[in-house]
Amino acid sequence: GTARIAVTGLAVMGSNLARNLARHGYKVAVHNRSFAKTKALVEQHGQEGEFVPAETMADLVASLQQPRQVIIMVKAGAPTDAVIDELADLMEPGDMVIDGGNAHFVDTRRREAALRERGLHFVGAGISGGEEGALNGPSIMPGGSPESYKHLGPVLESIAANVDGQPCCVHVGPDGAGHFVKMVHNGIEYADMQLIAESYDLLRRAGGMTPAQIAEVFRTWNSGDLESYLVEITAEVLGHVDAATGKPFVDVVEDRAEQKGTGRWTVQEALELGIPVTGIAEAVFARSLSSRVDQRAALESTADVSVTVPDTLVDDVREALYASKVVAYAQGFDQMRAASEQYDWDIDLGAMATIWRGGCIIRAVFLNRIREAYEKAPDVPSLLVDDYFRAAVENAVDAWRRVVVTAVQANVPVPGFSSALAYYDALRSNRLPAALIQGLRDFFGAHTYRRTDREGSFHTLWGADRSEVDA
Ligand code: NBP
Repeated sequence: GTARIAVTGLAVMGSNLARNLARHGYKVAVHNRSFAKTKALVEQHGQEGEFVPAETMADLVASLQQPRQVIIMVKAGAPTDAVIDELADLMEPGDMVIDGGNAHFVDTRRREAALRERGLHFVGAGISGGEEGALNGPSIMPGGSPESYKHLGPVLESIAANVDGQPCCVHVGPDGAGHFVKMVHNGIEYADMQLIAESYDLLRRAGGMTPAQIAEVFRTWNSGDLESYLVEITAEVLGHVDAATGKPFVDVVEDRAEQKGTGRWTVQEALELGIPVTGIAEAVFARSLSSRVDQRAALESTADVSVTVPDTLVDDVREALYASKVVAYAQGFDQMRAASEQYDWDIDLGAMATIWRGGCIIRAVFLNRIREAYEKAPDVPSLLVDDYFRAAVENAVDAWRRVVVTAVQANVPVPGFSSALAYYDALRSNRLPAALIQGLRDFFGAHTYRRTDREGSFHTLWGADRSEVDA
């Protein structure tokens, strides 16, 4: 065969990725379970480059140069397993199977191990940026063997987004590392959106501003250190007026946030790793809460609250948003660091910030700061310890507290802002009440404790004379 690379699964993501490859001069073999999609792609976009339509998987494999590289873009889960099995039977040692879908990294680890046994490379690649990104340059997070990246890297880097001459694609690490990092990216995206939503809610309900006015505020924020795709599109969505009713669009949309599950995965895995990603967890729970229609209807209240809103509210909210965002990212990066140790992935955290600067939903100028922090100190225990972020959060903290106080008094829920502040305050506390918790655990369950002044484990005989014994 003569095709450089193949794509199977030609729904919106797969066909856009194939077009992106063709536009970059790669001869692309294309295949879909039902041939109609393949035909439609070649008919509508055949002039954009060289496509080789294949009716069967066997034709697809036969049309490729060796070592063969096939990107799978089908529905995650069982369909992906079915396609991998079919492909693996047709391939030869050294060939590469790339899953560009939203797979759970545990599945990716299993699939990678199974294909490795057969001499094949399996690359789980996180691809962010939705359909627009797939076509014009996504952020790509490939895992798998370093050897597979030698073949695949140049192709993926050339079709990825590019910021300041650097591609938004890097080899993340072995087996499931790429899909793990993509999962955390999505989790951070949840947190980012929750914080933006809380900012809007506060300005609207406590500040009495209209959606159009708040759109203006976000437009201004998008030129400072908050400059990001999500802040930019927040201004667009808040400024949009519903054509049918003439009302602000945001007032005619049902206030129940849906989710596809990557935020939940991030939190589940964080619980396993023991890493507090409170920003992401609050964001996932806030979406769940918004959908509890029965409970909300039963408790709904129209009680007027009067609260003195500081006249610095807009600036305060900006500071709170920035500081809470720093915390959410610090937590997400902490989770990646922990997973990298747990699974032996050796992830370069600064490189993750680098490849998220373009192509993906959380792209932001701010990521340059994270990259710099890890360049300066790859082992920095938390982004909050980095000089720049430490100063930024310290400068914001008075405004941040005012915002949380105002929100609480005005009955506006701010789980993102307040939990981020609690996380920050906890990390900065000289002593935590965890000491009391240890005491309680020892009291009811003889779970023992350590002392601040001596090595060893101890137990107090609570039910007897309360003397202390070595445990
Ligand atoms: P979908 O997730 O909607 O999947 C549709 C594709 O899967 C079609 O090509 C369909 O073939 C194929 N397929 C199914 Br369904 N079952 C199959 C089976 N048993 N065997 C072979 N093919 C099967 O497509 P998408 O929205 O383009 O997303 C593709 C992947 O990219 C997913 O994993 C998704 O999570 C991920 N992703 C999507 C986005 C996004 O913005 N949409 C962003 C990032 C990642 P058919 O045409 O014959 O039915």
